[in-house]
Amino acid sequence: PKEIFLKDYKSPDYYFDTVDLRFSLGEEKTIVASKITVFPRVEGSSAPLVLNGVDQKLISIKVDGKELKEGDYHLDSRHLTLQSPPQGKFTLEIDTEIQPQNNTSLEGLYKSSGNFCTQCEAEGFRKITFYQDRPDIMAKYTCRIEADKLLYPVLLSNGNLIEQGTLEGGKHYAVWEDPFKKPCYLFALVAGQLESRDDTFVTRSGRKVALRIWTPAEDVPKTAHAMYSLKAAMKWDEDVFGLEYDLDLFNVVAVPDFNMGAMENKSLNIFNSKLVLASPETASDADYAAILGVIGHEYFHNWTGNRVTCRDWFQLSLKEGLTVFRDQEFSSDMGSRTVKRIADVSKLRNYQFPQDAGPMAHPVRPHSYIKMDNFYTVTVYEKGAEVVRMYKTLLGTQGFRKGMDLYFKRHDGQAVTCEDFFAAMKDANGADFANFLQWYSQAGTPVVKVTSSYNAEAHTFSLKFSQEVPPTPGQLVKEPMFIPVAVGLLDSSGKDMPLSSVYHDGTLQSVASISQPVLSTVLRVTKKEEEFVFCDIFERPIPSLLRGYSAPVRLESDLSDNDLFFLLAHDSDEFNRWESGQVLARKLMLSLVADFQQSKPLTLNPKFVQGLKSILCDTSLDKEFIAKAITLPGEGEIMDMMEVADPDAVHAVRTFIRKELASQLKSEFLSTVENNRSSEEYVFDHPNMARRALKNTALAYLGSLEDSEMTELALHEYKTATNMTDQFAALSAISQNPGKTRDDVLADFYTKWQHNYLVVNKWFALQAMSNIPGNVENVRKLLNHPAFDLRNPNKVYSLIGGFCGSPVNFHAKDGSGYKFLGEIVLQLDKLNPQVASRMVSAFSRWRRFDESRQTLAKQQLETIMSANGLSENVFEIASKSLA
Ligand code: HT7
Ligand code: ZN
Repeated sequence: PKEIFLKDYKSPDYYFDTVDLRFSLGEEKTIVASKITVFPRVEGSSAPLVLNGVDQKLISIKVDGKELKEGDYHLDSRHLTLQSPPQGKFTLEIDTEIQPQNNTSLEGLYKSSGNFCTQCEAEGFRKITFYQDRPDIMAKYTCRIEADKLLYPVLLSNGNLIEQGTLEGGKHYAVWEDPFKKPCYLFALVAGQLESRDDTFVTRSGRKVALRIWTPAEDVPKTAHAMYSLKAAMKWDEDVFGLEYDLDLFNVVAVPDFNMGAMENKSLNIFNSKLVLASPETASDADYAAILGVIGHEYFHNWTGNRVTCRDWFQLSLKEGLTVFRDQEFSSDMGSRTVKRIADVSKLRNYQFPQDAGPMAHPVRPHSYIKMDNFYTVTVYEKGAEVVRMYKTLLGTQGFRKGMDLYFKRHDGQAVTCEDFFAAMKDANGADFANFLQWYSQAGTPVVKVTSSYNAEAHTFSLKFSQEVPPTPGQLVKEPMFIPVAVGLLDSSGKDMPLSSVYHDGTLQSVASISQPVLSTVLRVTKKEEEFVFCDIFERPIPSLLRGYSAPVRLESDLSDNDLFFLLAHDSDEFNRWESGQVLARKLMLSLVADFQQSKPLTLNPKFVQGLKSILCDTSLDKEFIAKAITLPGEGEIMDMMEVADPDAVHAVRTFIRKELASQLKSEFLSTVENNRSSEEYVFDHPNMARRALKNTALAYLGSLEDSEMTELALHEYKTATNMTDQFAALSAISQNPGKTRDDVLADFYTKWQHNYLVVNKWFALQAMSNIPGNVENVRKLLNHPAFDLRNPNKVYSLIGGFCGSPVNFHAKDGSGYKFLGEIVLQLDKLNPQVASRMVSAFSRWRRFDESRQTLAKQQLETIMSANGLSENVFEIASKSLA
């Protein structure tokens, strides 16, 4: 396989002006006719025109109306090349045949539950027709769709519907025209039996936009929350960024077979139905929140991604990091900012940090790829969003908005780079961003060490920083990064001290403001080592560092446990209150892991129990914040901090602490459950979600006690639940412990929900993730369950992905978990390489484990590598994992 490098980027020799597509959709074959107007980048150029194309049968090619003969072009399995196209502008017409009904890769044109749909990002358009499949080719499209009227009554594509009618032979057609130039990855087509929920949104300049969410008829009632989310997102983008929708129609289609979450095709977003369909009985609070975020995300792409797109795929974070940042802010404004920040940082730590420390580590803007699909990663998305957040931290809300405005003013209708975004932020504010661009090119999570000292005579408080970016594949030596560190100083009563000035780099900088006391400031840490000295500090403070998690780094400070308990109790920065509890929990877990490994008895520090108890009982706190603050760091996070990851020890320790907390705080947990029930109708709002989150976290703790009284309680919660959040939480609490009750309740749940595939996926995932020893056998059995289907990505993510998330069973000492995954990857690769490569990624950190596990995992990777016909997707992940 060929590796593609950012440094080799070249502008295309030809651009496309207009693209007319005609689809004749059929059961046996689909005919695609394209007519493209082509013009050279440089007048008079005689460069060959190279088009991408795979899995298509070429029927004919015409240039300026004249059919080409075989020698006039060159065709191989990936390209169609016109060696000497005409000079100047010309038309190119190509007819091809494709077979969407056999396309299990779910990219290009394919069928999902009998309906036709498309997925073109990143490089799926080349499975539809021959084209320069790269995002810097932006053209205006029309699309005519012809199909059987009974089988496919609804025909959709991008833009406006300009014509429709009936044809002979029971067929009909529709013609769509998109007035905006777009790259081909934003092309979409849907044809099928669908019905819509319709609504309207009037933009602030008075445009009346028709909103339609399409699903099979029986699911339309479950689209109310998606419609609410869409309207909220449209309003939010106007209020916060001044960005309006630009067409009269916005369609969303939900399909059950989809490789990722959703796709922002211009005016025709296609969604995984998991992220559209919700009712209180069938979807949990987490599902509702995910729908809000992803509907927002795809809508926000209309400006950040569609109107201004990426020059090449290396720039993916330009649209994805920025749009994730925008959806995070949207969700924060719709709910609790602190809780959302905690959730986002936890995701970063649990998924992105391990990636940044493993063989697939890559910068936010990767330098190379074999298969672009493999780079839709937590690094590009979540770390990319942190990079955008840092601009805002440095510039403030208004400065950031100025930068965004300039970005759109300069680049509307263009395909641009991360430097263009950087330049807009910098120029709009006349800002000094020092070495900030390193965030795009250096992989690895910076480790920032901080030591503090107080000088009582000089009334100064010093913070000394040092930073190190660990080596990553292909990048052994790193430069220092520009790290914005938000800091506040707490006095002995727990209040923020007013800050006056900071001495740094030989100059005294005032941080005070005339209008109000400054209680937090952002330090610009840019060197390998440097010191900041706060002046006019009249008592020894306790520093609250990296407030709001102002940079994606691992922070190591010299704060004592007492300092951390103090911050947990008092910090005005709620994020850092949570963080202090997490730092304490991580330290505690790591020291108990060491005890466990040395067969020492495990005991729980009473101060830790007391700290969590006071949070749990503090009625002034947000309930969801409490739920997060009493939740221990995940097992992956702890394994990530160990020299040699020991899944059994980490699991044993986490289980021990949970049980111990449950038994010592049993009465508090019981009253938490009692006091947070509600008989009222399900409402998706922050207070109600927070209440449910706290109740269910308490219930999960109680469930870990394995006593019959608590099992009865959970059973009661299960039976009386009026919504999926509570019902599934009770089911999860019960299924922590093996036995008849567990088996009975799992069976009952399936019987109840067998007709709802999205709920059945939850049922698969819960069993797959179980830490019950030897669970691999149960998961193997579930592969043959009638509701399971290896061709459906959601089912694979639930069952196989869920299983790989169980440290105990996936990393079983006998290698049974690794063997299971190895076999599945090879089967999946034949059907859907994108999904297979996501699954094979679970092996990528095999070197983190002991020798025996290393040998077993490596064997599986080697077996995969030696398979015939391996996809490039799986090859890239498996080979880089072994390198
Ligand atoms: N921009 C979308 C990316 C996407 C995708 C990428 C590769 C393979 C399948 C895919 N489906 C959607 C999703 C988003 O970030 O908005
Ligand atoms: Zn996106």
